[in-house]
Amino acid sequence: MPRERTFIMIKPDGVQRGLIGNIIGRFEAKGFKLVALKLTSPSKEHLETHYEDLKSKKFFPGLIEYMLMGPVVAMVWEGMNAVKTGRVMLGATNPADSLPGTIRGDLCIDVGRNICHGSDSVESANKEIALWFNDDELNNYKHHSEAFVYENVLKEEAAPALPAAPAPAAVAAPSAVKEFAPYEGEYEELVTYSDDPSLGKKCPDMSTLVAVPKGHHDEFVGVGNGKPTCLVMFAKYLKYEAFPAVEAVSAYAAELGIDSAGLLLDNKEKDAKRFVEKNPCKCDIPLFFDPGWKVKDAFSAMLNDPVTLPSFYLFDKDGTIVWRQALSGMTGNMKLDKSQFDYQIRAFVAGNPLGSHGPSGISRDDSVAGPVSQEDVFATQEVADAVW
Ligand code: RTP
Ligand code: MG
Repeated sequence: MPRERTFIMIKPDGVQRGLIGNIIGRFEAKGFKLVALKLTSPSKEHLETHYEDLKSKKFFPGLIEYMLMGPVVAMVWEGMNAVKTGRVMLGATNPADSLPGTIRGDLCIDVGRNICHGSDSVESANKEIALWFNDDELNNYKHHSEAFVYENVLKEEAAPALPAAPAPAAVAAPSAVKEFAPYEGEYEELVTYSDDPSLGKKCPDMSTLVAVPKGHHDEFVGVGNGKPTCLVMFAKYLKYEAFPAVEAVSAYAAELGIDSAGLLLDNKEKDAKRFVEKNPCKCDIPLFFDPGWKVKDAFSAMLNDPVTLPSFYLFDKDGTIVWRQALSGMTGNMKLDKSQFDYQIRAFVAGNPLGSHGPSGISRDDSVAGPVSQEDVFATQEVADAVW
């Protein structure tokens, strides 16, 4: 029996109209197991991330305004086909089309006040659960009536369908790697071109970095010390682009056994500590911060270009940059397949040649657009005020 989890939310109108008990009661009565629950008032930014796939819709601003009308009840429910069945229980998005017997069919009228949300796929459910809950808020326990709800009871309390953590240090078999197909479209900021200023350069001095212990996976050999390395550079003002990048490198480190670290290009220790305390994403790699932005400045000087964040850097065992993957412009929905980073890191770890997209065809003549000052980006009040 698949133990699926889904994210169900009672929207502000459901809370205000006193429908919390009714909605929770339906999931309980159905037989699903409650794994997490909280009454919470999410920020605008959080809601925009939650509904980011609808960003381009005309109703998006109204949707965010609606979701900010009051607290919501965020929940995780678990059971067989919880995602699909949860959607059926909610009813069609527009209550005018929702059948009687469904939550929306019975309890609301207007699509812009449709009282509840449910994940639309297992993939969205995993993403949404990670966005709304920390791991320690998800309760693992045995449902006492399981044998009366399911014919085939679970044999063991296995972990649910979260992204699997594969065996450490297992290098992917070449057959598991899709062939590298060079990108042929217009200039694309998620694609690294052969004229990227990083490629072939030596890693600048990083001795000024300061470790931020997390209590796990804190050991780092260091770039150029005989092991290939992957670094992810990020900063607090980029949080929703940074979190998936940090998680992706953590997963690569676990799967491929590559030495990895996160470079938090914020110059205050309190920001780095806050990142660890808030535990906003799965960071299973050593973490460093950059006092005085010395490393950021060293990279900018080496590149003669601003450091784009977040970025992955792949270094060979001698500390030469063999690939840089820009991730700027990404949101929670990382498009690593478009970037082909997955191909590159697997080829790199297996000792195979990396793919190439050829040159970008973009002229780097600063006199055309005017010089870009790194300080401008990092020193703005907005960046200084950003918090995890
Ligand atoms: P939800 O994500 O909230 O569970 O809803 P859903 O999957 O059924 O529908 P989705 O397309 O994801 O839309 C999200 C929410 O946006 C509001 N909406 N308004 N005015 C409109 O045409 C319109 N369309 C959608 C609804 O509140 C919908 O639940
Ligand atoms: Mg939806």
